[in-house]
Amino acid sequence: MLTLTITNASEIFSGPFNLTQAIAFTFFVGSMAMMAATAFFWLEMRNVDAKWRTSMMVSGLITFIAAVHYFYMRDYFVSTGESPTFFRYVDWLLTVPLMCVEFYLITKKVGGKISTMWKLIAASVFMLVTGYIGEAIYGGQTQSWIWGGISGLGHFYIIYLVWAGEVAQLAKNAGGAVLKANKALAWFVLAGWAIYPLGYILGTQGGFIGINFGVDAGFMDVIYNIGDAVNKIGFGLVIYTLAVSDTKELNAAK
Ligand SMILES: *C/C=C(C)/C=C/C=C(C)/C=C/C1=C(C)CCCC1(C)C
Repeated sequence: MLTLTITNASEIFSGPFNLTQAIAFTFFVGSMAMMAATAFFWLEMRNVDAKWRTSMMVSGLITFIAAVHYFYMRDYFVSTGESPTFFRYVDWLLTVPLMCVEFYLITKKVGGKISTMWKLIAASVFMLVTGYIGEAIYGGQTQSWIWGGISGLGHFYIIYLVWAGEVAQLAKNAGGAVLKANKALAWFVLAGWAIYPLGYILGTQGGFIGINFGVDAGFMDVIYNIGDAVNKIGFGLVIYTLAVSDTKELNAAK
């Protein structure tokens, strides 16, 4: 097992810019950030009202699963110099459906149906499996963009469900903290998740509808790592913030 010492990290800032080291560094920072976020979400569970605890637990589970994968991904990258596509998609295949579960958890008390949750999960699995085929099998060929496009359909369907479909309708009827939480999470799905297709476009041969931007494919991992920090930690922090403010309101009403 190769280890990245802190000297490598400092070289990024002192020596000439080295993309390989920069990528390895974002994997390293990613694992620490995911671990810290996990401790935070789990320890803060007792400071929020009972109805928010499962959501907080799932937020911590998402960052915990990511932390473990980041250790593996960093190691794989440092040892082989290659993008850890397989670990990346295993991580997403576990964490993205859990984010779909979060939507169910916040709408459950106001009539959220388990069938809606399965629609979200099915769409996310479709998005990730087709994305994986595009990246792992066709990543070096022009047709990679077609798989990216097919994967995008799954993403659009999730956007539809949380912005206008069943999930949005429930949240609208419920109002209050549920509406706020759904709005915030829906923004993550629309804007935060859009970071990923950007990484895919830059990192695969087919680029955007066949137009390749000629960027070093290594940037894909940097972009994915930024996306994960925003979406996994940010998503959890939004739930935490809402849980805290809702708990305050509930306590004031007592
Ligand atoms: C924690 C990990 C998350 C939130 C990962 C989300 C991943 C996506 C939204 C990926 C989407 C993709 C497309 C919409 C098209 C190109 C292929 C993907 C898989 C990168």
